[in-house]
Amino acid sequence: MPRLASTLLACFLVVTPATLAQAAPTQTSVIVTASDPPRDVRVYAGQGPTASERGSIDLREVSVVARPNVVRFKVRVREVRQTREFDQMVFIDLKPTATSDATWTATIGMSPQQPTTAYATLFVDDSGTDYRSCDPLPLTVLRRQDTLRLDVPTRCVPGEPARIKVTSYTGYYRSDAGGPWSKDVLRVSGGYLLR
Ligand SMILES: [Ca+2]
Repeated sequence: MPRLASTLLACFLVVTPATLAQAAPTQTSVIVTASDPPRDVRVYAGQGPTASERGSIDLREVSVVARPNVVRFKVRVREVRQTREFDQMVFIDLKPTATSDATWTATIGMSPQQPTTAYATLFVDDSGTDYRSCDPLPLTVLRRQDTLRLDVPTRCVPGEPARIKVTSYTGYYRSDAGGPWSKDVLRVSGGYLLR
């Protein structure tokens, strides 16, 4: 699917020279989009945010787009909240496909309540000591779209096809102070070359 999408885009650009001339510096291609069902948030017990607040991180849609020098991740949730009481969080885990014997992993983290401290870490192997860090990264919060948008430099994403898992939580970002109070998970089927 992603290869087909990029092939179609390439064909489109080739047959419209005016677009090709304009598009070259900012060429983008959609790698994958995936949707997640509404109202499937797992809610944990314990005092803390209200039921509505816990359900706010309900994942709705994820897209991954290749852009010059970065990979753009967009995650839409039910509702981006303006609060200081807790953090909404989204983590994206990248792993080799099932048929690969590679041992790299990558983790991307973001919170709309703490938009200056998103991050991406690519562990080159399973030693835990050989990694590339893109930290901090600035997060763009598109409030009216209830969407988080993060551009990750290509050096912090794997060069091999990746499985993509997206997990959202309410809790405290980059802290073990409490929570989580709720969780939603989207596993994107298949493997995708991100760069
Ligand atoms: Ca959902």
